Amino acid sequence: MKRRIFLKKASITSLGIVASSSILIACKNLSEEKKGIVFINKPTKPIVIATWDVPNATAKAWEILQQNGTSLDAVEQGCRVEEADLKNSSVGKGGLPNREGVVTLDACIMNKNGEYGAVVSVENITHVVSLARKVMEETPHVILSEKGAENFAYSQGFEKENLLTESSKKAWLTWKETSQYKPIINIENHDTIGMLAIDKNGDISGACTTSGLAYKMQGRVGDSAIIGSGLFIDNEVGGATATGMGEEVLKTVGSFLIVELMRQGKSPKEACEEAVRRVIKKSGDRYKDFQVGFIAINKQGEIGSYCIHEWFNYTVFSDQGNKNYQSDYYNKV
Ligand code: SD4
Repeated sequence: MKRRIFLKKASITSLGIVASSSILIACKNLSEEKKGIVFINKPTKPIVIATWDVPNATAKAWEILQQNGTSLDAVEQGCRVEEADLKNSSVGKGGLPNREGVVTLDACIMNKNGEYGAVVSVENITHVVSLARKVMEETPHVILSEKGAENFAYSQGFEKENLLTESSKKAWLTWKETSQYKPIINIENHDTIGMLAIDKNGDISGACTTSGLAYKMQGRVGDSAIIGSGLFIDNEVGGATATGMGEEVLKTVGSFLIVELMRQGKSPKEACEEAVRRVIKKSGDRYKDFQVGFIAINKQGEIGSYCIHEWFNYTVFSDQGNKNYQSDYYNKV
């Protein structure tokens, strides 16, 4: 089931958990493969993997890898597809705004040398993943924020754009009617794209781009642009990226943890599982109310994923084609 369809049916309120649990019971007799929880054990290169159901983004990245492009170009161009997609309400133009009705974006990128660039809380710029790359390649810094990042974008030739679409504005106005001005922390606000790729030379890069939590407090920064949390790449070992409740990923430095666990010999799937367990352990019972999902890849081209609740999925483009997989998850009944 596509994630956006699911979101119409259930949220991570207690009602939502009941809804997804009953679906899970119905699925119990199916094989792992039928449930879509498929693990690719066969290492394969080149390859691109991204959070959520983003076939157009992975197709763009794959096209670049096929033309002998670098994994860095592949992840940047792949993420740009989602940033430009007005239907994706968690990334780029069309992203849901903060409480004040302002869309602010976070993004980062890492290359095969472990270099990193990021931008946080940026307004009026659609392709923040490319801006993050500019920070990495054209400045002596690694993170630029807010107006500084925006002004740097204009100096690099980026266009000023209105990121708030009519439908996002409408959703925000509806939210305001009942919100009582509380930050929303449910699964419905998550659709961040994190992308990892290995090119024909065997080099790994990654990128992550998001509008963050919908209706967040002004100035709030999540995990997506923060090195080690939303993304980490070590070209000797592999890479990992996160989606979900950024505050929880930040507290466990999840992506760095996964890469370090792979360095110690864990498979990508095992490493993602351990990172999710850390999040859960630290959160007490709160994990029932938020989602965190990770994807990872190792130097050999093996991939893995794990999340807290059902319905996190990811897209892989390899020589097997462009496929979406349901992630394995912790909260089974
Ligand atoms: C954040 N991790 O800002 C992001 C949100 C996200 O899918 O992943 N959305 O906390």
